[in-house]
Parts: sequence; structure tokens; C-alpha cells
Amino acid sequence: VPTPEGMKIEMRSFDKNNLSKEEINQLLQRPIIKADEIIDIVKPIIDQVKLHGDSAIKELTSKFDKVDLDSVVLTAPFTIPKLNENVKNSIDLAYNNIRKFHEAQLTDPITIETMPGVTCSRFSRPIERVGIYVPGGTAVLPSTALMLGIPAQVAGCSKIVLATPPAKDGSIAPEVLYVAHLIQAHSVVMAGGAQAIAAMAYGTETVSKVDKILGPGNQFVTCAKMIVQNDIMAMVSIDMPAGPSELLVIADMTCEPSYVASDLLSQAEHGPDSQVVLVGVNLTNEMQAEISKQLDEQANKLPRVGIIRHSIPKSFSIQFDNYEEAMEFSNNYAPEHLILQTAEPDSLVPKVLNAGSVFVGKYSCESCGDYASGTNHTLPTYGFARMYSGVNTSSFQKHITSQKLSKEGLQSISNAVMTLAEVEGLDAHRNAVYIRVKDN
Ligand code: HSO
Ligand code: ZN
Repeated sequence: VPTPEGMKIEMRSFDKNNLSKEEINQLLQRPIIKADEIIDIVKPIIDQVKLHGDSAIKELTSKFDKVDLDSVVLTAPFTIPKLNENVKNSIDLAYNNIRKFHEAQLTDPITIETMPGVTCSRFSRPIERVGIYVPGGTAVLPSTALMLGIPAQVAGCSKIVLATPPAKDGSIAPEVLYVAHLIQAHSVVMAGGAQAIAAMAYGTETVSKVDKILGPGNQFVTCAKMIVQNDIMAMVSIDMPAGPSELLVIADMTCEPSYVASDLLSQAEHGPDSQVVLVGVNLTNEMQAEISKQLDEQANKLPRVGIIRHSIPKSFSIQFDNYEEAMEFSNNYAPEHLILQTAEPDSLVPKVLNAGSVFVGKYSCESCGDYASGTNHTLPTYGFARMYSGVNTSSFQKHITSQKLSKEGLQSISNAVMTLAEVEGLDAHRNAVYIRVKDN
């Protein structure tokens, strides 16, 4: 239930000592996504785009975004309206930091001799055509265009297609266009939702078909990505499944209550489903009350307080007796973002097993990572931090292996290969070795 206007905006609060194991497990659960209902809506949209291409995109954009498009695609070079100098410089600063960090992720080829004369290598190549999805909705997100476009550019993708829904007047935000220019995008698809995903997966008269689609989005976008990934005829992959955005803060008595509250709110303002969690280590009642007071006070001054009235009541704080328990809870929750506001935050980092990205110490707010420090903000949500990494340079690459055997190398490995081929009953395999070594 959203908090009505005039009522205190607060999280539910728990102490692990008053909870059963089941109740703690319950808190780790994310909101249930009604996948079937969403599939029923998304599937026909995908089929429509597959069948009717651009005309379907125009029809759906008119229906959902209330925009009548003359053409679906803007192709580089883009005409960029003049940006405010400070905005331009800020985008440039973010671009440079994100670029540096993602360039550092480029890996050298590996070559090793596994045994004399048997050389194995691995090298990377860019995925050629990539589609990056920049959500519209309640906020314009040039930062997401940076986070997806820069690693694509660094990896060397030859065609970057950016899709984003147009504003009510049919335009694309100048900041997003400027980023499209910086990342050397090939084209901008002026569409959002499942229709944009379908257009990039299958291609239309004017939208280029891509090999991989990356980027955050609402439930319809995510569902569309999952469907096209499973359609072998589309021959396209995606970055990861996604749910609503989330943050977990671990705080002890050395934390700054106003900072903690500001961090929780920065994630809570994203959307009504955003979930924020405060994990306290031995916080006194006074400290908990101070954080709660700060949260309410700061929230009520924010333009997006309406969204926060939905997200904060769904969120919670939970108290633990020591750092080990707090870390265990965090690892089980596997948050998209983890902030450590404790006396010795560095000492907790080695204990992080599951998280999308970690913010160490009280000056490391999530906002810095969201925009400009260098790390990527496209991160696994919904507990998928257990097995997925956030978007990074290798998200835009394939790793190819190669090998070279000398005559002597083949000789020394031949018995093992022929024996294993026999075990598997695959005689042609055995023969490919035998035919080469029999005369020696
Ligand atoms: N916190 C978001 C990313 C973002 N923040 C974009 C601001 N703009 C990802 O969970
Ligand atoms: Zn954010």
C-alpha cells in the first residue's frame, strides 16, 4: 500500500532476533512477476513487427507513445541541438571515465603450450552488430546510452544501433543524441517497448538487424528480449534478464544517517517497484530513528516523492548482531547495488559473494557509479547477481579459441585422443589422428 500524502514515509523494520528462518527467507524474495500475462501482451507485438516491419512500428508508437513518426530511424551523422555547456562537459567527463575503465577490461590474447608441440590460444573479437536499448518512461537516460555504448565502442563493434522511445513531440532528447554521436552509433531507432526489441532482433525495412540486444527496460522490454533470444530464427542474444532496480546498504554505528537515507532514496526514486534494503549492524534505536527521520524529511522534499511513496513502504530495514550475519544476508539477497557504510568497509569487500556492484565507504554513493565514476550501471537485478555479471566490455565480445599442433605434438597426444574416441565409439575421430601418425 503506498503511503498517503501527509503520512510518514517509512520502511518496514525488522530485527533478525525476532524473525524465524522462514521469515528471513521471505524478506529475501523479490516481488512476483506475472510472466504469463506479460507474454500474452508482448508476443502479438513481436509478431506484428516481424510481419509488418516499419508500418507496425509506426502503428505501435502511435498507440503506446502517442507519437506519429514520419520515419522510424535517424541515421548518423545526427543533428544535435546545442547543449548547455555544463551538461556537455558532464557528459564528456562521464564518457572519459567510463571509457578508461572499460578499455582497461580489454584482454590480451592468451597462448600456452599445454604439452610440447600442442599450443592453445584464445583471442577476442567484437560482436559485429549490437542493439542498445535506452528506456524512456519517467526519465531521460543519457547515462544508460553511455553505459551501453562505450563498452560497445571499446570492444570495436562495427554497428551500434540505439533504440529509445521518442518524446511526445516526436523528438529524441538532445543529450541522448549527443551520446549517440560520441559512441559513433550507426542509427537511432525512435521506438520503445517490445516493438523496439523486435525491430532490432528481426530487422525491418529501415531498422538494422543486430546480433545482440543489451540494456535495461520495463517488464515488457525484458519479456521481449527473452522471447527473441529463444527464437532461433531471430539468431540474437541478450545481456541478462532484468527486474526492478534495487539497493542494499550495510551500515553500522559509524554511518552518517543523512547519507544512508539519501542513498536509499536515490534508488527508491527510480520506480514504484524499486526495492531498497537497509541492513544494520548493531544500530541503536536512536540511530535507526534518526535514519528513519532523515528518510522521511528528505523524501518529502523530492520532486519524485510520489514514486517514493510506493517504493519505500515495499522496502525494509533489518538489524543484525554482527558483520558476518549482515554479509550473509546480503549475499543471499544478491543485490544489484551494495553500499558499505561501516567502520572498515574495505575489510568487508572480500566477503562479498553476490552483488552487481559494490560502493565502498561513506563517500561512495551509488549516484557516482550511476553516472560518471567509470563502472557500468547496467547490472543484474532480482537476485541474478548470483550468476550474472553487469554489462562490461566482454559483453560485446566473443572469445575465440585456436590451436596448433606440431608433428611431434600430435604424436604425443595421439594415444589419448584415439583411446577416448574408442571409448565414445567414434571411429572417424580416431581415424583422423591415426591417418596422420600411422607412418611414424
Ligand atoms: N540506478 C540505475 C541506473 C541509473 N541511475 C540511471 C540514474 N540513471 C540502475 O539501477
Ligand atoms: Zn540510479
